[in-house]
Amino acid sequence: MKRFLIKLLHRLEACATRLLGSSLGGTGILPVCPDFRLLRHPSTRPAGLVLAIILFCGIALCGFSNEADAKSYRIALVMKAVTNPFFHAMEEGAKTEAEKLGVTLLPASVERETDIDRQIGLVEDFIVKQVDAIVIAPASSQGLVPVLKRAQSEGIYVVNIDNPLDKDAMKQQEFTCPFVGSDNQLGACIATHALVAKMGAVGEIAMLEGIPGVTNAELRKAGFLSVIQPVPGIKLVASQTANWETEQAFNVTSNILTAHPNLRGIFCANDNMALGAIAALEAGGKTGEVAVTAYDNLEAAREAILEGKMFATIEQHPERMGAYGVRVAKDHLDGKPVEDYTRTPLDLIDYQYLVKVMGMAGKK
Ligand code: ALL
Repeated sequence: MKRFLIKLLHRLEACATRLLGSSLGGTGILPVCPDFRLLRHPSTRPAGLVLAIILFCGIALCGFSNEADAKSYRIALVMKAVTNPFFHAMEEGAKTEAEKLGVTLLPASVERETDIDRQIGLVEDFIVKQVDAIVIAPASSQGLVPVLKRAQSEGIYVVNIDNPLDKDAMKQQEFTCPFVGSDNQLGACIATHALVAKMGAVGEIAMLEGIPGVTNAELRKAGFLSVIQPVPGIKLVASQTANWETEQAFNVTSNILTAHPNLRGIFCANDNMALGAIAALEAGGKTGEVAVTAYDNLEAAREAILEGKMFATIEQHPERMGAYGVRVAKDHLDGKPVEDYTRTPLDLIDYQYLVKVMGMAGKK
């Protein structure tokens, strides 16, 4: 409809140029700022009629362009594990923004954190559906690049959110796209600083890592190491993956506790793993003896902090990742320039913050 109106408008404009051009003595004055007195002049009556039609079409076009055309954008939101409430927040943010912008959001998730092939399959489905854009939090920083490159070559705009795609894999595929998310290394530094301070800069420490090789998991590990390495009183005794998952974190932490009964601190690369670690501490009768910090600010983590089972977590605003991702896609589709990197903020959430700033009731 919009295309049809644009064409019609152009034809009428050309016609008006001719008519007005002759009636105004060949000046070629266009109705950029139409003088309505012209419409009453007998010699410009045909031009006046054409101008009226142009105005009508212009008004109709404005009405249609924001509504019908924006709605016709279909933007896919491809996330990771549906079991992780982090992605529920991401989807909520994206939905609210999509409604505001008048675009159709198509959200999709996989079952487990390690379902990389399934996530590739989701992107393939959206290529078949010929969506206008794909906003994706990739489960693997390398594994998703080829299929996203394919989507892009088929004219689908890609926005990477949350977990950055691997730079080398992108280079290899000659693929680029904008990124929306937090500074993962900085977030890990903030969480680890808090943890080390809580430990009085003394004692054995461990880390539960995300999926190895995944960019944000690696950046969080680098942030953790950069903070503990210069502290002489802190001894790293274990750094193992639990693949972002609670159950695995329970098992890994139980084993670490058996091997290192003097453990005093654990940094978990996300809250779901922290919940597993806390459960292992409880099972081993060590709640309160080992400080735990993590990443995501899930509701269950806030509960654990208020109960004194966990020390702190990092808020990285997944709702904004979803919202900004949709906005970047819409802006690009509208022909507007977009930033290569849109940063989401980081906040340290601890007991003081929850009780004093958020006004929540402390339980410890
Ligand atoms: C990352 C997020 C989260 C999350 C994890 C699990 O990309 O930033 O911290 O818990 O994915 O998939």
